[in-house]
Amino acid sequence: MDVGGFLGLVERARGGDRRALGRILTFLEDLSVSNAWMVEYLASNSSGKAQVIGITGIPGAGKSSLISRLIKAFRDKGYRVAVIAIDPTSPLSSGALLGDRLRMQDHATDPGVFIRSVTTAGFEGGLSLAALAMIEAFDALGYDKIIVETVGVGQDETTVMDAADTIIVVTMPGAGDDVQALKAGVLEIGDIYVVNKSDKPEASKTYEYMSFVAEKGDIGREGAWRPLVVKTSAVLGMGIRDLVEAVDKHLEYLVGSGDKAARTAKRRKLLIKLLAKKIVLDTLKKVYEEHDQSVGEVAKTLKGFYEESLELVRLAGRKLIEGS
Ligand SMILES: Nc1nc2c(ncn2[C@@H]2O[C@H](COP(=O)(O)OP(=O)(O)O)[C@@H](O)[C@H]2O)c(=O)[nH]1
Ligand SMILES: [Mg+2]
Repeated sequence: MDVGGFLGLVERARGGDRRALGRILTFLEDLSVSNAWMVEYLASNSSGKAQVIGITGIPGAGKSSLISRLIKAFRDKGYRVAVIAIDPTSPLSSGALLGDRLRMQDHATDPGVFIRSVTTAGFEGGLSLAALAMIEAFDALGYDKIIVETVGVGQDETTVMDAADTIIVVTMPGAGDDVQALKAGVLEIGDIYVVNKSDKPEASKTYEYMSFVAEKGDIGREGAWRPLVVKTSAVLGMGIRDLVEAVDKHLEYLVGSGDKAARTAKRRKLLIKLLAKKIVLDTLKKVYEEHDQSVGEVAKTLKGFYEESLELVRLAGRKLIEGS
């Protein structure tokens, strides 16, 4: 797609055309040297003001159900909300994906809400790049809250969580052993810990445990933010107000401490790095595939690529870092 066509899509997406936005996101799922400028354009047009909220936790904890509640609460406050649901399952078990869609379908006709599901299958490690690019797109298109759902396993998901402004770790009663089985890294990343399904009797024990985890996460963390623990029931709609309050409080903290700007800049630098890496890998793959080239030809390809990527990184880097 040429620049004019893409700007037309962006214009239509700004005007509320969901299909245009869907097409933009599809381009971002398949970034290469030929369309990297799309990311540059979107990122240099994004305000960096959107709050990127990462929601992680074991499958079944109620992340999707909670997100549905959060969407409603954010919409009531007048925010536009985007959701990137990263589904780790293979295409074989895409039932989970369908489940997410069904739970969130209440919002399907609301123009202030956009939900995108992406599967890890078929991305070959480029999923975090796609997700970070989508974040810039949603920000550029005026979404205030960008929620990313993951189950927190795998390099891609860890990378995306690292890039969030606010990290919510969701657990549920009876998941104690699973919680302990989770990597310590996952346990300590939360800005907010949610004990969902607190309509169940074992919830208070889990709440105690998570309070301990939150304290542990507090140790060695730089800055003054003390992780919060919130009890919710997504099914009954309990504790949602507390959760929204915690999310707001964390944003206030980020803005007040200067952390918000720092995180946005860090996220964009990471995006550039992942994009450059993707282009390097694509090119190497191409060179390997054409292994019957002479050494001289390979060297020429690499030199051309080097100049091209240098120019790209220079341009993108300057715009993004100046703009953030
Ligand atoms: N009892 C109870 N069940 C819940 C609650 N929240 C979600 N569930 C159920 O737990 C299951 C998994 O929920 P889902 O939102 O898909 O979890 P996810 O895998 O973390 O996204 C579904 O059957 C939900 O209806 C809750 O607060 N209480
Ligand atoms: Mg889910």
